[in-house]
Amino acid sequence: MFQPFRAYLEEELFHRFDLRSRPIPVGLESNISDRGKNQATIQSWCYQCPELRKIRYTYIDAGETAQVFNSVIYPAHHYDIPLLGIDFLSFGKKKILVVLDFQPLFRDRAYQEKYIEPMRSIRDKYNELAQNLEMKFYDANQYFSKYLLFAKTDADTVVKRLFPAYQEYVQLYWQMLDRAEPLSDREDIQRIVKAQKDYDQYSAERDPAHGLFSSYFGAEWAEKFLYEFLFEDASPLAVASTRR
Ligand code: BLA
Repeated sequence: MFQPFRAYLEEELFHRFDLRSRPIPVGLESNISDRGKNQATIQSWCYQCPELRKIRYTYIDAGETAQVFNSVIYPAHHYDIPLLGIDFLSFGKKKILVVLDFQPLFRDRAYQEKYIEPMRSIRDKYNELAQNLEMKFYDANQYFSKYLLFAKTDADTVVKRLFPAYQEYVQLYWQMLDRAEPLSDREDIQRIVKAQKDYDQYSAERDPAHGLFSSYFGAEWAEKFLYEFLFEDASPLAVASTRR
């Protein structure tokens, strides 16, 4: 269901940036769960280039049961622009949940004005994809913008509306990156290092996918995948008590 979204991102990345592979820890690049008929595969890709320090995306294909496309793009530490976050999920074809956002590192007015307001005109074109749903796992005020796309939708809307919306957000993201002024002050850069690391910690601790990964690939693999690949700058020690 979301393969065209993956293909689009891949083509954009390869055409626009001088990508190099970024290693994925052995055993985490892909996996197959062999639970009889309901086979599930997970595959991940990871790249870097001078402007983007970590580009990762993952596809879960469990046939009709589940299709997931998830991605986070982390800019280089000398840019303070938001992370590009993508989480498109389809379960049993009936339950489709899509989330797309420029995930802000800071919440002050100036930051909002500079990096979030430009999303507004796109978001306003796709009202049906911005449903103001309540968040159960995450805090909507942390690392989410007010112009995120967040919707429970159907397959037809994915093709007809989400795909063009996605292309517009991705194009705006490249434009924002292109115009971003590189930071040179050591302290400014350290502030970004910390903010991106805090994002990983927060995301690893809240990630609602832990259960999904565990059920397909086992708890041990799930934990490794979260802390050694998806959110590798998070420290698992901090979470041992909050999970389980
Ligand atoms: C929700 N994301 C979810 C859910 C799952 C995933 C299983 C719960 C769906 C449900 O309600 O049943 C899946 N998350 C994943 C997968 C990965 C992952 C497969 O990290 C990794 C491969 N999530 C993100 C990113 C964003 C995001 C980058 O990883 C930002 C765009 C958002 N996912 C997001 C939000 C929800 C969600 C806002 C709803 C959670 C809530 O209600 O609090």
